[in-house]
Amino acid sequence: MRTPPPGIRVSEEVRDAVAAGSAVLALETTILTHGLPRPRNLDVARSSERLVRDAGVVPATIGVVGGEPVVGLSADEIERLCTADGVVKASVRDLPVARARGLDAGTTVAATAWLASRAGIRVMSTGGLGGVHRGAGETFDESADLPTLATTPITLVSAGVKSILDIGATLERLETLGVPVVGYRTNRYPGFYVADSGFALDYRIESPADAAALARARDELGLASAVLVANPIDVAEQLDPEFHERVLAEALAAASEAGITGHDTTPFLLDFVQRATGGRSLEVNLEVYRGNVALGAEIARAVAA
Ligand code: PSU
Ligand code: MN
Repeated sequence: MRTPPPGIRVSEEVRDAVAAGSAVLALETTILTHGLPRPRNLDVARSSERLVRDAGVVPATIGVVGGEPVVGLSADEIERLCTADGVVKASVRDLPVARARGLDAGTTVAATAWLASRAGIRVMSTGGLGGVHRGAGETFDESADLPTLATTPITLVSAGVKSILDIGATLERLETLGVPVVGYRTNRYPGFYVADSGFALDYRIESPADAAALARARDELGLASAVLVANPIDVAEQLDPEFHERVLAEALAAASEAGITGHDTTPFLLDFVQRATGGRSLEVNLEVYRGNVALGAEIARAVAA
């Protein structure tokens, strides 16, 4: 294991588990600080860690406390990020600013994956990945998740990207960046709230062992990219696709009317969809996340074996 930079704190439990080659699963915190409403966010943070532990895997929830990036937040630190005022959203470019100013922050997929990888963690779960925003041809608004995953060798379980983004463009960018995307028991790229985004995938895997074999092959080739495992929600649990289309159109119109741009876009759209669906999207969101955490834990065990 490489030694993490001095500005990153790795909890003793996570450090020991990584050193012993035990299974560890990294979890992000922007989903808690900016993606889910309070107080559900704290329930989700706690139940996710419990799910991971029950699977025999060490959870490493990652975030920034008082400017310090922490890999393996304590229960008190998780509660602080879920409840305090003034918690910001930190992608990679925000980490030095948060540190210099002593801020609390939820870390995005990009920042979380980068920190996890520095601490020697090889598997991570999230809900939805950031991607290319609609209209990015004009605005250049593409999540730092994409370029960061191109240079961060972690296996990341997600349910795809939300349809608030330009899904086709996101998949094209991942191809350009050399990031493999594999469907978990599906040939279709999932659309987060729905099992099928309408886009096909070139590759599928059938098991956690398949995911581990893919990560090993990547390592043996000396490649540094992430491996993305796209895990769809069960069709029986998904948001009704037509309803989903309608709410999405309203959300995009509202964002444009309100002049929302940049890193506020994702939280705004997610909040709009949550309110417009009367909380149904929230239940789907939680189900999606639970599924990704459970699969991530299985993959973490397969990678460690
Ligand atoms: N997509 C979701 N929920 C989220 C996010 C994305 O469905 O909470 C968060 C993730 O942390 C992701 C980040 O890494 O938003 C991407 O934000 P941006 O586009 O500003 O990079
Ligand atoms: Mn952006």
